[in-house]
This record gives sequence, structure tokens and C-alpha cells, in this order.
Amino acid sequence: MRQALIRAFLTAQGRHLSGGELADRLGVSRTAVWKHVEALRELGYLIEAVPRLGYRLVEAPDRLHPWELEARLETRRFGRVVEYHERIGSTNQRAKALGMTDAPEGMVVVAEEQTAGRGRLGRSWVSPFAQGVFASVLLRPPLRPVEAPKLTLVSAVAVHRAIAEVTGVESRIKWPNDLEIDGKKVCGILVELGMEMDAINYVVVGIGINANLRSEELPGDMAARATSLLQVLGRPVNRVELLASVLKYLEWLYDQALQQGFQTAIELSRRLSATVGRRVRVLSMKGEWEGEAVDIDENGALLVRCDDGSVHAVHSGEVSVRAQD
Ligand code: BT5
Repeated sequence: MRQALIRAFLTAQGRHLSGGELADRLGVSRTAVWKHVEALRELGYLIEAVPRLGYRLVEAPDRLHPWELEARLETRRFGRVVEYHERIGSTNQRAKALGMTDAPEGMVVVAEEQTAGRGRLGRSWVSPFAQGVFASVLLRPPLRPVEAPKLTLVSAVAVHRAIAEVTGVESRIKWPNDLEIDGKKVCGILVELGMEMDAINYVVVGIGINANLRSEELPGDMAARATSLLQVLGRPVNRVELLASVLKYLEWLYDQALQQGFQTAIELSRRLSATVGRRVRVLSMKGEWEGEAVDIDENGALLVRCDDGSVHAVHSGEVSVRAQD
């Protein structure tokens, strides 16, 4: 009901909606409409009521409430079941626990704040209250475990598209899991697998986007390498719109990858790559080496040409790649 009311206000685009009109649209009495409006007001919504004109949504609280998301969703499965947290350790951690239950594919765990947000290889993700999009999507792909890293590229392309759609800003993909604007990190993606025997039981795609992150939230060394959409645009972005858009493109690219293979997503990630064509330093368990990133292969691996001319496929998960200026 709340979601239907929000959707009605969104489509009214700032016009007033009469109690009768809303009652018809929602299929409830005018008194019920009034009660729902009151409940929203208690949650911090500013809703004007003018005699004879009706209700008008003036301002909504800046929160990723599930009904706000649902009112904007254009997906069939992704984001149709949402678990919302004001504060949580890590949305990925929670989504992994859900992965071991019968939680459905496309379920999303979202939080305003993470107190133990995670990056790859035990690193952490700074996740201050209501400043970012911190979300994890549960997938159950019929893929072999070796194919799972390709989902990182699919997710990166989806976030690229969503940022472009909502803000008009063109980000670039730093292989394999970052999105950058002007060489600074604006989003990090963490894909984690749950396996049973030799098969994938679930995949969790964790997405952290610096939407309205203020630079003073990041420690000094990190601040120089990071940015946010707020910083780039000079105004805050609507985080719910951004998440709805991420889910739309993620569902679309994921379904396409499962039906037709990963070629399109890999081709897009190649075209949007900030890494291909650059000199990179590869940090792996076996040591450090340098070369030129020349391509992304059909498995999503980064092809790096060493100075002796030999080309090596670098797989995500085991390495860090640093672009050299
Ligand atoms: C990542 O790891 O970039 C993956 C980040 C994934 C975060 C999401 S949020 C929702 C979900 N739940 C989680 O717990 N995680 C996921 P990696 O490539 O390892 O990069 C981590 C490094 O990025 C850190 O060591 C910092 O240097 C830097 N960093 C941390 N927080 C940042 C931020 N907010 N913005 C930019 N850089 C940051």
C-alpha cells in the first residue's frame, strides 16, 4: 500500500492528488488513504494537504526504504524481495547467510550504513550512514564455479549504465571490480560464492557506490584515490533511483549472459575499461610484475603483455592490479 501511494505521488510529479482519486487508485477508502498519509508523515515524509485540491508529496526522507525502491523498480525478479537495515555489519555477510536458506534469486539486502563493510582480500569498505548505496544481490546462477568471476564484469557494466542513466556521468571500469571517474574510485564490487560439492549454491554480488559520500569520511590516503557522485556533480543524487537502475541493468545483463553467454558483457567491459591499454603492476601470491594490459579475454581474465613479449592471463580474485602512470 505504501509503495502504491509513493508510486502515485511519483507519477503525479508534484501535482496534488485528491483523496478520492487516491482512494480509487489504491482501492481503499478515503479514511484509509488519510491513515497511510499520516503513517508516512510519522516516518519523516512532508506531505501537504490542501482542502479541495488534495495531497502533494513535498519531500521524502533520504532513505532506501523498500517501498521507495519498489515504487521505482522496473525488474521482474531483482529487488522484488528486499531486506532493509538502517545499520548492519556487512550486507554481503547477511546475503551469504540468506544464500544458505531458500531465499529467492534476486533478493536484495540493503543498508544505510555498514559497520564492517568488506572489500576483497580482507580489505574494508567505508560505508557511512545514508551516504552511499550498500547493497547485496543474491543470485543462483546455473554456472560452473570457474565462471563466477565473469559476474563481476556483468555487475560493473550494470553499475556503469546506472550511473550514466541517473547522473549522465560516464565512469570507467578498472578491472575487475572498480568503477572510476577521472581515475578515482566511485564504486567497488565484491562477488562471493557459496559452493556445495562442485556446484554453485549461491553467488552474492555486493555493490558499494559512493553516491553522496563526503570526502572527509575517508582517511587521508584513501580520499586522494576516491570520489563520489556528489563530489563530481556538486549536488546529491537520489540513491533509491540509483539502486533501482542498478537492479534493472543487472537483471537485464545477467539474464542475457545466462541465455546467450557472456560475450556482450565482456565486450562492454572491454570498451568501458580504464585498464586495457595501460601499464599495470600485478601483485599476486607469486610476486609482483609489470606489463601492459592488452585485452580482456572471453573468460573475463585480463591479458597482460610482459616486457619480454609473453602474454599472461590474469584472473581476478588472486591478484591486485595497479595502473602505473
Ligand atoms: C572492493 O574491494 O572495492 C569491493 C567493495 C565492495 C563493497 C560492497 S558494499 C555492499 C557489500 N557489502 C560488503 O560488505 N561489501 C560490499 P577492493 O577492490 O578490495 O577495494 C577495497 C579498497 O578500496 C580499500 O582497501 C580502500 O583502499 C578502498 N576503499 C574503501 N572504502 C572506500 C570507499 N568508500 N570509496 C573508495 N575507496 C574505498
